[in-house]
Amino acid sequence: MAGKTSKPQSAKAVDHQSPGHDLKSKDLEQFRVNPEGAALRTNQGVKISDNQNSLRAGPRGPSLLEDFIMREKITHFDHERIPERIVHARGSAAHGVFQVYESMAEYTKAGFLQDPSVQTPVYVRFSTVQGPRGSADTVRDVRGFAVKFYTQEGNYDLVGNNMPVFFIQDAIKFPDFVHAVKMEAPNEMPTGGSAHDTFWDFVSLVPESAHMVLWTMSDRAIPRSLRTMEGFGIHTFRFVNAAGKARFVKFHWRPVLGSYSLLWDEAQKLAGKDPDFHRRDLWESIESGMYPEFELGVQLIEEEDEHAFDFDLLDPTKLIPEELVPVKIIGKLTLNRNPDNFFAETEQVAFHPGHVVPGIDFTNDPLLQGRLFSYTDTQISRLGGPNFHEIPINRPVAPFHNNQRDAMHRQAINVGQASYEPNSVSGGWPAETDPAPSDGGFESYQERVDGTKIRVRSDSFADHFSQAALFYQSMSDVEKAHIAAAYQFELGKVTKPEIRARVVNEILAHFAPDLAATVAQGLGLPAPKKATPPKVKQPSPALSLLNRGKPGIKTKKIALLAAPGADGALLKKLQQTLKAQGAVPMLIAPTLGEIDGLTPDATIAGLPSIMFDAVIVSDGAASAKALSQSGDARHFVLEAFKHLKAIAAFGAGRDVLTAAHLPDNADGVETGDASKMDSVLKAFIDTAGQHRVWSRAALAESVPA
Ligand code: HDE
Repeated sequence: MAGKTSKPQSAKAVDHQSPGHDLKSKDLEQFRVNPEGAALRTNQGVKISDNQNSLRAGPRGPSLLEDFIMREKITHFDHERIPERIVHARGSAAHGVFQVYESMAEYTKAGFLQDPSVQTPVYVRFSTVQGPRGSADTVRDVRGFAVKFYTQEGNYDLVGNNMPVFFIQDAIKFPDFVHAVKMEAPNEMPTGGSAHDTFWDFVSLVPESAHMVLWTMSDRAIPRSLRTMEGFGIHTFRFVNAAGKARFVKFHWRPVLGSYSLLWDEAQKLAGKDPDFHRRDLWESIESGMYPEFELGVQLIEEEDEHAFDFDLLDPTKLIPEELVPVKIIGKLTLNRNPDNFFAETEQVAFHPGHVVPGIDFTNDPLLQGRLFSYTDTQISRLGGPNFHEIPINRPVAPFHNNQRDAMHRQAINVGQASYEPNSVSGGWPAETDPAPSDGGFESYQERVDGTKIRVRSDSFADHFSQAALFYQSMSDVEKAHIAAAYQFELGKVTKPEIRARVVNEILAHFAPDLAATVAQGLGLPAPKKATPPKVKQPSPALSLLNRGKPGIKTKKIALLAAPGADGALLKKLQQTLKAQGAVPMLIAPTLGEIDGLTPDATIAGLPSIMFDAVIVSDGAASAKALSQSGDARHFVLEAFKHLKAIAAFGAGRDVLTAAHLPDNADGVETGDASKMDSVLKAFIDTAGQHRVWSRAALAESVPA
């Protein structure tokens, strides 16, 4: 309280850290030499006259230790890597802005959620969880979705994932979980995958993970792109308004384009053919002005309804079905600038769920509580000390004045005698401010806490299977089939039979007997033990990805498959029509040689069909003949067919489909003469806009690709 009572009378704060302060080191400025163009210099400013040869004793003699130019260069290089994140090591990020649609003053005093005309800058990093930095983007995994809002009241980080629940209920289990899921200790295998013994061993012994593991076996774990996946804050947080009234809140991010996933076969092939598939898509879409957009949604729950659900709001393995509490859409995030430097920004950005602003507060979710400790701690070892907030990407746009001093890599030149509070020698500054909204100070929500010091899990966290059953029963048949195939694939890679059996009998049988039976059968296990799965009162259609798409071909990549002899006029018309509708047509050919005046964008080998959303085969007899004779071209259309993509073929282009032995009259394959371009293209666009031709799924299984 000392600070409060001795608050200085003067309203004039001295800026102890800003570069504008009259620093003595400013005297150096008068001596600064102009950079003189692009002269290569050492870190000490000495111009380098030879950057090709180290200093040695004679042309063939030994190198000399005296060579301060080489020593400085190599020493720096030796230290160019910092430890990668223990989780979420592989990531890609972008700058953008956030704008609220209408004032949220009724619910929260958070400044950046008050005024629809205000744009708040953000930096958003997407990531996979278990793979190392160099692992592939499309592995089966949870995706991180971390947003740093640079608000006028300080940084607010919403550090979420693309699934609304988590594997464990208590932070103390996180190191165990992460050790189990990451590459195995003896051999660092597999890179970026959960299909191995230790992961399944752990989750088979920890039933609280059942719900989240089910999500990771669903198509949510293989998003089509970072632009088309949802995000969730997971934990229940609090909104607090200016009057001090609090409500519980769950955060959601909704891609404006809708949510889509890959097929498992595509995901696996992409991991080899383009390990940067998601990163590239994010980068290219921003470069080309197709800015990824996400809407922010909130589920709001009155404090008095805390116990109105048949699960505990503090349990991070549970979600609130939208059918019970609707998601209110409150604003939009637009990613509109790629970073300038991956290391400086994406690698050094430091998120923290404890970075909150007045109006946003925590709950006692025991997973969240542990996270509040972890993130600062990890940055200290990852970024080399406690001054990581001074790294440009982490600096708040609000000033930071306090009495913290020194430590590794300090950038600020703090002036003045006082680095303590209360003080009289610096007029009492910096000093506390009254709580927001009057003066903007952060005040923790005054929650009454009253309990015995105890290590125990609340009984209200005990039901591990009801929501797994809810999720499973809310899936479409297609999604259920994918889930069963994912369990079979993953458990098929597990070497210890007792682990496989435990997953089936101790986990799956308890919430989805039919899934347990299918998985058991696929693994050659006996029929699962009988269990009594929980009754699902009301499925939640909102959980099915098939209900979360938004028809349309905007930003979809469409391959125009052609070879020399193709009809250039038709190709041009197709390109124009598709572009006009916001799609991204690309001319794909066996070589990069010109085709009727058009230069292909890539070769068939360079951009195989797994990188596209739909395929059109061009007209032209010679083109069709060449493509029909090309194994790669036939494979291209076969794969597109197998992956349930819209296909169109014009004129002679139909021969390529025949040569590939595609079944006749299959759903989602449009053909016709070039003269019928408009009607064929319209049908094709409608189908491509649906993302996949699910009705073709059974037929596609017989196609080898
Ligand atoms: Fe994290 N998590 N986490 N996590 N997490 C990290 O912080 C941790 C959890 C999430 O793009 C680390 O800077 C603990 C849930 C994202 O830079 C580390 C627990 C959710 C990112 C850490 C959790 C997340 C991280 C590693 C259990 C979703 C990447 C490097 C108590 C709501 C942020 C780092 C980025 C990163 C700890 C659980 C999301 C070690 C102890 C639940 C998106 O601090």
